[in-house]
Amino acid sequence: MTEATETKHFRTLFISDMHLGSKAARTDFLLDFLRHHEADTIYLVGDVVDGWRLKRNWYWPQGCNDVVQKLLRKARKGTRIIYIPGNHDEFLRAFPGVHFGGIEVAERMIHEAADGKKYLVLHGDEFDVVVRNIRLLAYLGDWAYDAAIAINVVLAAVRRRLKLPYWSFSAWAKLQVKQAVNFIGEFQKVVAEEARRNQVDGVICGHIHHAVIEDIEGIRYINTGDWVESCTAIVEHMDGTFELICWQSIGQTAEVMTLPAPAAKPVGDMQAA
Ligand SMILES: [Mn+2]
Repeated sequence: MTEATETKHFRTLFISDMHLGSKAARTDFLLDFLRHHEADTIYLVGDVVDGWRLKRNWYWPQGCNDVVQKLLRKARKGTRIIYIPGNHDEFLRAFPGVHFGGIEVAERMIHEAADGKKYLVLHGDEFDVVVRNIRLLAYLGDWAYDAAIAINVVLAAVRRRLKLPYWSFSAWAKLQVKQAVNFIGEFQKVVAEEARRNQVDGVICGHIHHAVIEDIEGIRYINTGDWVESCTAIVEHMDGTFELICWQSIGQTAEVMTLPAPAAKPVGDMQAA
C-alpha cells in the first residue's frame, strides 16, 4: 500500500450507496478514501448499510467494521456526520433526529455551501414511483405527484412489514439496458424539480449509482454515485465549489472531475451506469 498521498481536508464530504453487508461493497477503496479525506461535515446520503441483503444472510467482513470504526472515529474527533437513510437502510428512517455515536440521523437536509448556495440533500428513492409514471403524473399535476410519493412511502412500509425487498429502481433500470439511459435522465429531471419546489439552488442525492455534477434547467444536480461499482464521492471545497472524486485504486485518485462542469448534456443522452 502506498502512503504517498497526503490527507486532504474539505468543507464537506458527501458519500452514498456503500451497501455495507453486500458482497459487492468496495470497502478496500472506501477505507483508503476515508483515510485520505477529512471534512468539517460528512453527509452519508443513504444505502450505507444494505439491510435487506443482511436480512437474507449475514455477511459482515472486517472491512465493513473498519469503515464503521473509521466514521465513528471521525465523529469523535469533531467531524459532524449526518446520516440520511436510503431504501436499503430504511430501518433508520424511523429514527429522525436520533444521534448514535455522534452521528445524527435525518430524513433530508438543506446544506448551505460556503458561497451561500442552498442544496437539498436526500437519498432519492422516493422518486422511483414518479419516474415510473412520469407521463401520467405530468398530466394529472401537482397533487398526483405528491400523492404518488406518499403512496410509495406507504408501499415501502407495507413491503417491509411483509418482509419483501424494496422495489429496486436501480437494479431494475440496469436490467432494461436501453431504457436505463432514459430513466437516469428522467430521475435527474424529477429530483432537480424537487429542488426547485423547495426553492433551493441544487440537489445532492445518491440511489441510482450514477455520479455526476451538472446543471439541469438552472438547478445544480449532484449525484454522489456509489461504492459498489464506480467508487465515487463528492467534496465541497472551502470556497463552495464541488468536485466529483473517483477513488478506484489504493492511495491515489483515478479520475477527478472539477467544477465548472462541462455543458449540461441533453436529457436522454446520459451514459448508463
Ligand atoms: Mn437506494
